[in-house]
Amino acid sequence: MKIPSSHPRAESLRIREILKKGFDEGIVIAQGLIAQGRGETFDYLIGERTTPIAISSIRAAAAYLLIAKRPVISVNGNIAVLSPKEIVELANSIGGKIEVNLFHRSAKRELLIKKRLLINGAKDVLGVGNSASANLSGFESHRRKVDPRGILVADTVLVPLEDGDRTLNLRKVGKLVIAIDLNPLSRTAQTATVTIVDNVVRAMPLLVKETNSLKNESIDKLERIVKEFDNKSNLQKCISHISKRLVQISASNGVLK
Ligand code: PTJ
Repeated sequence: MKIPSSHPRAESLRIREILKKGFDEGIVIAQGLIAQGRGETFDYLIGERTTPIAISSIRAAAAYLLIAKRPVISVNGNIAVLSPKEIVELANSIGGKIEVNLFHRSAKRELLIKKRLLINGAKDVLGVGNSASANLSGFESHRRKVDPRGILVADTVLVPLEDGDRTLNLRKVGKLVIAIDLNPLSRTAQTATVTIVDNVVRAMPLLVKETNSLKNESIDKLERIVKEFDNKSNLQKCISHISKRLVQISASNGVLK
């Protein structure tokens, strides 16, 4: 469907159309559309723009990914259709690997996602078919199936837009986790090492930009950025940002500005 650019919710509708197309193509599952709706609610409350709070977590995430020896970007159905180009650009920028890791796993979806990433310039895509031959402890879902060259041996994993138990389990097996999640209250947000509370469609290009701008910096400088970042306090600021907005809206007789 063509979205008129004058529509007040044009950007949000454009993202929905991308996901709907991904669903028709078999990349996104029905639950992925529900996940997007959940995210949209929080995006609405945040103000549908990247906050300075998110910018500081993007900077810390970029530093963590550049310090990492074996960073991996984990890809599910939603992110594969929303940010395929940025996944590849980020992997190139940080010298990281790309791995498909699905909650609702099927051989067909894995291959479709791999194809989407290859079309967007990926050189290699891990975790597809028999190459996901290792099992990560702690997982009951299909997410336990990982690639021995990727998530199994990763020190840092980027999980854009994920279900709740995953980040906690990755943390339990000793991985640093960078999450992108619009809901600052989700288990993912609360358990990640760095949580970027922003829409993936805005955060991913900014993360690529930040890794490119920091990648020639010294390890000392990157470590300083990481040391100065406090995820708990960053999340608290996100929640406070949402509550302040609600107070302001209520003070203006419920009118959203
Ligand atoms: O492709 P699969 O099989 O691996 O399945 C993926 C889904 C997304 C279905 C699965 O991971 C899932 O069920 O996720 P949840 O539990 O619905 O959680 C999704 C989280 O992502 C929620 O906390 C949403 O707020 C958040 N979210 C949704 N859309 C976006 C988002 N965060 C950032 N940007 C978005 N566009």
